[in-house]
Amino acid sequence: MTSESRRPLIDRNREGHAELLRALDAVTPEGLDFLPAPAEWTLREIVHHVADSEMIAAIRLRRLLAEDAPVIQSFDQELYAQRLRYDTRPIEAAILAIDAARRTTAEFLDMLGEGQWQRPGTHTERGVYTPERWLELNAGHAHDHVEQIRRNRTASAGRESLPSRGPAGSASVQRNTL
Ligand code: NI
Repeated sequence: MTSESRRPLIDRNREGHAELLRALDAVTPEGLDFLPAPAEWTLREIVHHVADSEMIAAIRLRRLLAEDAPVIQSFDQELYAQRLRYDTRPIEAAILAIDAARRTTAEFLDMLGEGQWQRPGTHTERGVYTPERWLELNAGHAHDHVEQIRRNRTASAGRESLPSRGPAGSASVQRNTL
């Protein structure tokens, strides 16, 4: 990539938090916990997923820049959702965490030289992982979930009853490697 091709991704990363706030505008308490389908996430769970992912991503980038050849550990987002109780926690602090993670990271994304963009680490499942790869994978993460939030709110507006999720641990369809 060139600095010109990285620029739109850096901008996208910077805009993610504001986009998320717009997507959540005027959400009701019922809307926050609306479950569109048993294997989906509620808006509350999506916000906690984005917050944890953003905090982890922010630390990963710092490790790639400040450490030599760090090993970047993957994490199971469904286990995080279940064990860290995404379904019941308030979202206010999580939204602040997303903003802080992105803003503190944006402060140094603009200052990186070409050599820093290519500093190699190793992701346990993706292999070679550089700050440039980090940018490609993370810049649009909040935006991806904004789309998910919009679909959820459209479904919520058209329905009154909530489908049941069933036994704990059944919501594994969204599992992927981050
Ligand atoms: Ni995600």
